[in-house]
Amino acid sequence: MHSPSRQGYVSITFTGQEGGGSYNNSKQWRRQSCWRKWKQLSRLQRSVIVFILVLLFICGISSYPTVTDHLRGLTGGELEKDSNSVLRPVIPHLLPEPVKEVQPLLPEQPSQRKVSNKRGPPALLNRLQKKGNTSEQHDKASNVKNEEGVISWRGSVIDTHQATEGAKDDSPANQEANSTQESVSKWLEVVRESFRHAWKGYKDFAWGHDELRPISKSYSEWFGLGLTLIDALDTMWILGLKEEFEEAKSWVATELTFNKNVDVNLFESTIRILGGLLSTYHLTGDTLFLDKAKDIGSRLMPAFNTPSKIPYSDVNIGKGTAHPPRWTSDSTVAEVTSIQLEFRELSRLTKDPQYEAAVAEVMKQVHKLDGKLDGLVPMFINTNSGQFTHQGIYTLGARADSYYEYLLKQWVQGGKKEDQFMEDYLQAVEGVKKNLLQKSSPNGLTFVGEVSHGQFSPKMDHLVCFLPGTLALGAHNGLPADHMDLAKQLMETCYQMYMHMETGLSPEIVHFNMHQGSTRDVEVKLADRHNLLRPETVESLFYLYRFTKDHKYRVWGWEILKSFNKYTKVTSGGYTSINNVRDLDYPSPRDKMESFFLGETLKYLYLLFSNDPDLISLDQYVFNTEAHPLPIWPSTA
Ligand code: DMJ
Repeated sequence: MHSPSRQGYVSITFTGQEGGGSYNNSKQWRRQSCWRKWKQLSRLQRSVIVFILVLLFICGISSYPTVTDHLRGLTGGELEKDSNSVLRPVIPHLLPEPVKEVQPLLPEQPSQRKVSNKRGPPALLNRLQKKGNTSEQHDKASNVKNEEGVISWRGSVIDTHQATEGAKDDSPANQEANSTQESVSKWLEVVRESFRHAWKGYKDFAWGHDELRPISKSYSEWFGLGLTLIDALDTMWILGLKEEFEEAKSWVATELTFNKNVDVNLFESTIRILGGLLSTYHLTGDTLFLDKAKDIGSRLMPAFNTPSKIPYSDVNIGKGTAHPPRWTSDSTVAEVTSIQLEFRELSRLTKDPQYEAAVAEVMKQVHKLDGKLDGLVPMFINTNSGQFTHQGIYTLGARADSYYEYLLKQWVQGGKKEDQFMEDYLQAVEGVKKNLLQKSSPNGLTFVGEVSHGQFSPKMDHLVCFLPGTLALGAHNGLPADHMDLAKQLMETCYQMYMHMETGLSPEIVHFNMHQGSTRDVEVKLADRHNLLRPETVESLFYLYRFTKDHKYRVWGWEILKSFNKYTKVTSGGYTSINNVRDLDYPSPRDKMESFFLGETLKYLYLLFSNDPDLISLDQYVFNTEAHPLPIWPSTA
């Protein structure tokens, strides 16, 4: 029941000053009684009361904007629904635009000016601050606190000085810095809004299934394990999307089972599911995720029961059997050499060495194999003989890419002690420089091509765009400084692969022109014009920005995000991969949102725009190849 509407007057009662008489609660009686009491007061008493009321009124008026700002901040400052309406068409251009002021996408909201120091639910914050958690890394994160910052619910330090400092300085340079910062704050919000939009589609039409089909408002199954949901868990945590995270977590707790008669791909389920669960465990400290990680990890182990100990590509996680693809006994080199970060971490957490031993054996064998070209590996390896097969093709793209990435990252993960990984990595980078690196015409973009049976091919997969980030990570960890120079050149090329296309989105594969007199640097074959919402370029932008702090990398990321929002966003929820990045009018949706769009692409964009270098510090975490951060092992020395 609602109480009757209130009158516009103030009633003051002085208990104990009443004379006798029975209690009568009528409005008239109350008015008369108040008036009588008022008249009974001395002039001094009345003046004091009037003075206090006037004072309160003045204070109320003067604090009004602060209060409203605060309230708006608490409600999150929702963005307008359709950000497309203010997006400009992307005009392809060859050379990088000078870094210019990017117009804010939406009117600035007061709440975005300040960095809140209380993010996330109190329950999570409390849990993070509890002692006695089983995770070392988690303890480290939750105990971080210094004079300058406060702990967020995710355990990272938010610099309160940085959030407020600039406002006092009105110099032109500072005004520019402030307006740049305002833009970046908005970009950060646009990433969260994009994630929410993607999640809405998944939730409405594909909940608990592997992938959303946003156009047909349905889903597709690959392993039948809620792939998108698991891949997106740590992204939600990092983006501070607590409601979405809690909902997904309860699905993991109540619905997710690995006791299923399904064939899964060893590599894909390791990087997405095992990696996603391990990372979420480290970020949250919740053992639910560790238990699930142990379960899937142990169910994947039959893959290593092969004559050579080089694992099969597929495992039936219900039956405990494994097998190669029907047409071959080969496995892909990148697949068998890009599961190490996850299995090594599983051994460390469980204190069961079998996982690490299995993946270390693969690395040991690959290290010794003949058939490399200056440290570059072929694409296939046989599970019976343990030898490379189909030799002669060397690429940094599909089927070899993350071999190089995991050489460096295992070295980093283990505290830079396992020199073999670092040496193989350095040799491979030299191999890239010697055999695969070329410049395009007319603009001299540095690119990584392929060698096929001794012939150079100017073909570059978008997948290769992980390389600038990896090179930068190596340089950050003390590897040669010229790796950073190369990283910057390749970063430019990867960005141009987007900017050369009508939609501002990169195709899956490009061919660079090398002959004098070419009019454009990049060609795209008809069959290669699709874009799968892949992360590699924004991943590298994140690394390059973290290490150089050059604002242009954020501007590039923003351009790419705008194009995703313009050409791949589906109104009813979700994003779709497209068939033709060169067709502005009809990019031809493929009706599929890959799980890595949530697991990787949006996560890297968020981290690119975040000002907090401690939000997944690159000195504390190493990202697996599906963007799931795993801890760098603490030194035991
Ligand atoms: C992801 O699954 C991983 O990044 C993998 O290393 C390569 N392919 C996709 C993203 O493009």
